[in-house]
Amino acid sequence: MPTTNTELKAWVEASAQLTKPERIHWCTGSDQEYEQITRELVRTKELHPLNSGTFPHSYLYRSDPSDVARTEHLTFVCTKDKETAGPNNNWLDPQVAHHKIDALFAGCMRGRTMYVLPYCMGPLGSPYSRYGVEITDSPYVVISMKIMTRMGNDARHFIEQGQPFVKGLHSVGDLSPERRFIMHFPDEMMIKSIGSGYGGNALLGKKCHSLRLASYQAQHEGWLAEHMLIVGVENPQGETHYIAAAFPSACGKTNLAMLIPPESYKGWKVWTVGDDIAWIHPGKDGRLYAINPEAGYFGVAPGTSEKTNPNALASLQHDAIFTNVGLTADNEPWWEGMTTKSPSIDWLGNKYSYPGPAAHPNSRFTVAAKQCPSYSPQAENPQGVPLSAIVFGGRRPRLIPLVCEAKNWAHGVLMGASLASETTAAATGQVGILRHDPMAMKPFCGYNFGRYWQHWLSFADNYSQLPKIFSVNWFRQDEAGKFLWPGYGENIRVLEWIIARVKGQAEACPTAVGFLPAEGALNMKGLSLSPTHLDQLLYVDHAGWKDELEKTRAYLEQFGDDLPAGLLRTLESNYKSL
Ligand code: GTP
Ligand code: SPV
Ligand code: MN
Repeated sequence: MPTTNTELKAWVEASAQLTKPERIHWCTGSDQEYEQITRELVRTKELHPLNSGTFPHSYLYRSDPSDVARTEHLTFVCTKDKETAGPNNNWLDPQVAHHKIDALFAGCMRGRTMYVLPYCMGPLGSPYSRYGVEITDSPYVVISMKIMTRMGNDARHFIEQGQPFVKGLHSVGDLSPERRFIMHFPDEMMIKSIGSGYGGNALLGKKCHSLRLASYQAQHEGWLAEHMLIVGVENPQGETHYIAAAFPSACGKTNLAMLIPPESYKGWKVWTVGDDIAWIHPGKDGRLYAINPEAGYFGVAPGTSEKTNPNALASLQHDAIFTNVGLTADNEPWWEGMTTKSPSIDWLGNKYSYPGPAAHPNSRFTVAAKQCPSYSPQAENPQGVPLSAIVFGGRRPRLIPLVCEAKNWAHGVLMGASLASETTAAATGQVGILRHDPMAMKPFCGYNFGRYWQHWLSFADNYSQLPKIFSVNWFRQDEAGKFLWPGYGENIRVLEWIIARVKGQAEACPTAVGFLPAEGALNMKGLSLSPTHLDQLLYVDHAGWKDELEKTRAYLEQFGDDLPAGLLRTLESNYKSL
């Protein structure tokens, strides 16, 4: 075994004893290894090579049709007592959970290769990076983890030197949704996942490690692990402000992180630090610093186009994996929202027939972060980037204004805790149902939300230079169901106002729900938006808000004794004028 770490050795041995693989492959993370595994997957027809002229070194992967999204009802947090996991998580006693899932792991790798993948989340050598080892029988997971994390020998060396590591055991099992579980054991720093090959269920460094386990650790250690993009906004004077934003799954993080400003924003430049996860640590100066633990993007394909997200498209020109998209007649990937060509094969591999869809609504691309033209040089900074603002947003056809500034930190935490959004195809279940998704962490917080909000509130007691907090909503609709706001690149207008507020240079008007842009304060140059649309986007409907607050209160009260008194007090005191 290529390790001297006795803990790692013992765990790999025990996992092999349980799952009975035919052989064990320790991943080095080298390009040759990637080549060799993709070649083998092409041979077995699990990967389909795309047009080598236009999409060199790129592949289509078709998953099992029943395995296309996260399965939240099969995801568990197994802490010693149920209260620690909280009403926001499915819970099982750790012993019961191990027993249940180990029965499914028994002999599941017979005749297969067990891959052992050491990985690092965060820039190699950063004091904030964390390590893990995923054991998996899925070569698709291996090549995806190579793109999404710092995977292989470099990471293993840190583990050899005694860095603690998360143990993740994964098998595709028989892919039966009846025998699919994603289980987390925060006290053991362990993850066990069986029955799914889908991203969030199977790439254990991502949501399982970097959010569920990391949020649990972060609470104990005084930092935050969040479902947030990190973006740098550079103005024409060359000054860059960093913003972290939490939107629920498939609600616009990748797009905001890769934004290209419109023509009228000459001299402005947007830098992508991260598109899904932020680890946020307080610095000695009282500011908050964020790193992106990931090294790649696992992005939503549908809706990604030359018009909406040219940076994503540019990233995808080579060395990318596309999962569950359609194909054009000339063997190029295709999905809904693409403005060129047309589909000839759908995501199931059948001949496309109108009206489709050709791509699964949760079809995805996997690509290295450094392939993005806007990839920030600061993304590799081991200290992270200082945050000027934190933003919460969701899909809200009504009520929530385009942008709103919190009155103070506690009010901002309440805004985050009150976040609700329409469900999307990123998780199995009905789409378009409004649900509470505090801080966009409903599926990802590894412990009791009540305690999580207390942890957030406590930052105001300890740090003096906290970012300002805002809420945004790109998805407000008119009566006909049309989006009122053009979104995408035009979202820079909102970011500009946010930054100007941070610098104390923009006008805001106090309303019953927070500070909204004063008349004329949002830069509308070059945008033909009717003034009535802007009024609608910023309209504060008092009756609607009263109703919203009652629903928020009822939701928060579920958390009983764990609900911080400070959060309820903030709710009482901040909305008096409604
Ligand atoms: P996850 O990877 O699931 O966490 O999603 P995400 O938050 O990164 O969402 P993403 O940026 O991939 O966007 C999801 C969908 O929302 C895509 O179809 C986008 O085209 C669409 N979208 C993103 N930004 C906007 C926007 O500003 N306005 C509108 N109308 N749609 C948007
Ligand atoms: C999400 O669902 O929020 C994603 C995709 O970013 S997954 O990695 O599958 O969770
Ligand atoms: Mn996500």
